[in-house]
Amino acid sequence: MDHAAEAQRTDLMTITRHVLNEQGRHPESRGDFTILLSHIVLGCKFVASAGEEQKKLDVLSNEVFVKALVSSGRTISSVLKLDSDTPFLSAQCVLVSEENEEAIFVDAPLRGKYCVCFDPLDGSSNIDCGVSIGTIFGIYMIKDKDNVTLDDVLQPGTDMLAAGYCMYGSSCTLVLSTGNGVNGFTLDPSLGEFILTHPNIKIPNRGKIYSVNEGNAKNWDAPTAKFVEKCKYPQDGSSPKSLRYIGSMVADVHRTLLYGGIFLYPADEKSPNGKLRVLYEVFPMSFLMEKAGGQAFTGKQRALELVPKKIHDRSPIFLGSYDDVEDIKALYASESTTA
Ligand code: AFP
Repeated sequence: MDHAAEAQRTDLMTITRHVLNEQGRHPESRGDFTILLSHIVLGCKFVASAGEEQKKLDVLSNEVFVKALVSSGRTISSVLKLDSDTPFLSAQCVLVSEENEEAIFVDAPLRGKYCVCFDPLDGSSNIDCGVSIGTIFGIYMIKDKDNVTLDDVLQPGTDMLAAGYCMYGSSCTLVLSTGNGVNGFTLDPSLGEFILTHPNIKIPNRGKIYSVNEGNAKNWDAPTAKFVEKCKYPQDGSSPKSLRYIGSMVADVHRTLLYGGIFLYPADEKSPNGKLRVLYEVFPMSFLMEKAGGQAFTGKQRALELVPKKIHDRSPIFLGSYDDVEDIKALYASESTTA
């Protein structure tokens, strides 16, 4: 019997144990972050098991995450991607309305010190055909507990403390960074626990895949068009890259993180800010990419240095392997010098 292998197999690193270990690196910590994260994990487990519910899964996910976060007693506000008819209000929340998309301020008795920005079910237009979809989240600390405003969630991505996503697919995988590396956990349905299966994920420096909605190509700017042309017809003797595009950000980013390559949702003439939302798509995924050794760029700057003006702001994004993102940066830089 291989005792070392057996010992490893039975030494289960659950996500809670992992976060508690991380907490040990911050002696001042009182465990609030661990409690908050355990509520996010609970929301993910619920969504993962909710396939046969009566309600639309995206509506249900909104409700689950809002209630899980409010009841954690560790949040002050949450920003969600909402459909106009999403009935998510719970008794403990105040709704701050900006048209139909709002931030929720948690009532004082349940208030904590964290802001959570999340998309409870990203890629939901893919639900009915069984494509992998996911929850994306980013966590910040509030600035001033006695004076909480929307500015607490309008912070640059560099202020983010932690980010992650949970992908609901052939298996349920939660990828998390609390600032120190990136780790992937797979839900073991028999245990009901996320177990560390992908420790210390590092994205390859260069990849063989590009991922983009090419249906928008006629409206792209010159650097994006040139970049994709080079992926298909490289002039340096390298092989052409493969195109893979699912249209569900969590699935496309997960593949990019594990296999390398680049995911892009660029600006185009019709959508000068691209499509993806800064607070709960661009920032969390950029944070994970950087922590895994990759890069994230908007076409103008490092993505995490953006400062959103509104909670549902959008931004173009190019993220993935370090060297692939360097290539697109060089194309934008040479355009600005020739312009
Ligand atoms: P849905 O949540 O409406 O399915 O949108 C998914 C998404 O926000 C993101 O997950 C995808 O990367 C992106 O949109 C796909 O957009 P296109 O359909 O325009 O390619």
